[in-house]
Amino acid sequence: MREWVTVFVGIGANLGEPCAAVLNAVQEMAGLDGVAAVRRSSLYASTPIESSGPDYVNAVVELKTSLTALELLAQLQAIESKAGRERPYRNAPRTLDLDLLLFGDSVIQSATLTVPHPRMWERAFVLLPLVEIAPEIVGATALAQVQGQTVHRIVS
Ligand code: A4P
Ligand code: MG
Repeated sequence: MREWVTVFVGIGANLGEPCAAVLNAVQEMAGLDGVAAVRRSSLYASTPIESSGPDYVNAVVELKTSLTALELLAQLQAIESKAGRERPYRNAPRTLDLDLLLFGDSVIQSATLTVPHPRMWERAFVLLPLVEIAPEIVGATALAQVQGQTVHRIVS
């Protein structure tokens, strides 16, 4: 039997109905075979960083999975597609973005997947929801580094 791994997924949306898209994505993840114990952070509004369009809604979920990292990534991309995700160019505004932030202790560097997510430690829209549900992972120094970025909690 495969072991269950603790995973953190970053959620972002800034087109359509972003709050609904984020909450729906959490339900979709919870419904996947091989995924259990899904816990989400509050929802946060954030100014686009290296992106454009309306403010983003961001959140982070913790889940347990028996899937491999690549299997989970494929499932996350299927959920993005169902939410109408289009990719006209990199960092384009989007109806739903699901990023694999951490997959247990795994360090993965392949053509399709880099874990830990290479930009997570630079981003308050990742670290503030993450520290809320996993304070042991995000230290004070990491939070201090993203202090100037505009992020505020909108939905508990
Ligand atoms: N990929 C590699 N590693 C990963 C990973 N750890 N998780 C590959 C998910 N995907 C990963 O992703 C492009 C390819 O990255 C995928 O096919 C996958 O094989 P994408 O979602 O199609 O493209 P993207 O979202 O434009 O790129 P990426 O890398 O997700 O962008 P970022 O760096 O995550 O930035 N500002 C605010 N305020 N809030 C946001 O949520 N998000 C971004 C996206 C920029 N600015 C933002 C926000
Ligand atoms: Mg993405």
